[in-house]
Amino acid sequence: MAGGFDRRWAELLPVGRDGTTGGYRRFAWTREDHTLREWFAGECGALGLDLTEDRMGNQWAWWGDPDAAPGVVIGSHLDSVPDGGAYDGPLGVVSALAAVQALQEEGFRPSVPIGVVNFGDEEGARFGVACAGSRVITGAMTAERALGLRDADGVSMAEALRATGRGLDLGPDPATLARVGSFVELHVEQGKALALMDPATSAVAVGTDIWPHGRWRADFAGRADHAGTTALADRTDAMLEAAAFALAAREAAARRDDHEHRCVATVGKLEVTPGGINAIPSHVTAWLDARSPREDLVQGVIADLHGLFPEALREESWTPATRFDETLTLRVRDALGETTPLLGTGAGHDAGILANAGVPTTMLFVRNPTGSSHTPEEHADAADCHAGVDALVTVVKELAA
Ligand code: HGY
Ligand code: MN
Ligand code: MN
Ligand code: MN
Repeated sequence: MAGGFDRRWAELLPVGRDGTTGGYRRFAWTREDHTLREWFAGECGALGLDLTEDRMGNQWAWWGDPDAAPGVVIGSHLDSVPDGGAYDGPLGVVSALAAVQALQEEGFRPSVPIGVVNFGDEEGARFGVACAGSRVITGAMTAERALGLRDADGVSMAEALRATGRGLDLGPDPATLARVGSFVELHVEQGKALALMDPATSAVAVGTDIWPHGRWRADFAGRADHAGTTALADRTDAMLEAAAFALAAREAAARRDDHEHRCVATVGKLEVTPGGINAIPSHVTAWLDARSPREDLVQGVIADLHGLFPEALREESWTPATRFDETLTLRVRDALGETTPLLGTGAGHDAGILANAGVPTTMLFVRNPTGSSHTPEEHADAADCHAGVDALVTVVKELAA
């Protein structure tokens, strides 16, 4: 049941999946992305939703005339991190489609338009900036910056978009945002808070806030030379500085991370030039991800790293502390029941970008027994996924009665 959730989930599961690791590779403006977008369009058509794309290619499907009144929007994203999990993003999109189907099947007639959104390029896995789709339409990132971003092969976003046959008229899209009266993004929990609660507690929590978090790029220059014939004393090895940077980032966060205030820093991506096993690196780019519920702790980590590696660091993206709309959050919580847990998160979401653009937004988190995310270990039990659909149905009924 649950509005055809299982069928949709089974259809999506194989798209972009690595047969060996079971992880996903669903990057923006690639073949997998095209397959997912086509799938989404087909599902929306089958539900009689009118599909449009905004000035960044995000897909919005409407039940009712979206210009009649600000609508209730549900949905999430379909792209992934490298070797990502199955649920981060797709759970929100499939649950939104299933919720609309369930509402239609029971004859619900919304008083305002209902939108289902698939935000593009939420993970920023290919071009490096997370939530690129929502950042551009809200003006949190300029079209020029977005179009100039390059992937590991040096392909720019402009070239990638052209290859899909799209124009390059990117930019803020206030007309699209004006259609959103409220946005409720359902997402797999990226942590174990729900899993550690009494199992009788709800499998679904309501989001309250997103930690401040950012991404920085650090460039280290060296001198290429032969790995076998160059004496150690004669080397300028860019990898050594990059390694010191990764360790320093961890230490700077660890100094600030305690049971009261989490502070985390990760160097999860390196680009090494020339990248030969037998060539001393002439250049290494390291990407840093740093987050904490306290903005000053993140800024402290960055200040430490600027001190140790002057000139190396450049901010790629910054998302300030984001509180979801309190009235909407509590209204959603009460609709689901007063014992429904409220959760903050250290994970970024398009919901956070919209909230920071003034769109009334909140989130629903579905229990993840592993607590892991951005890995094939990421999981949500089928019963809990169905509970998420039921929660979305309840929320839409509450907001669009
Ligand atoms: O990085 C994040 O927190 C999100 O998964 N994009
Ligand atoms: Mn993610
Ligand atoms: Mn996500
Ligand atoms: Mn997201």
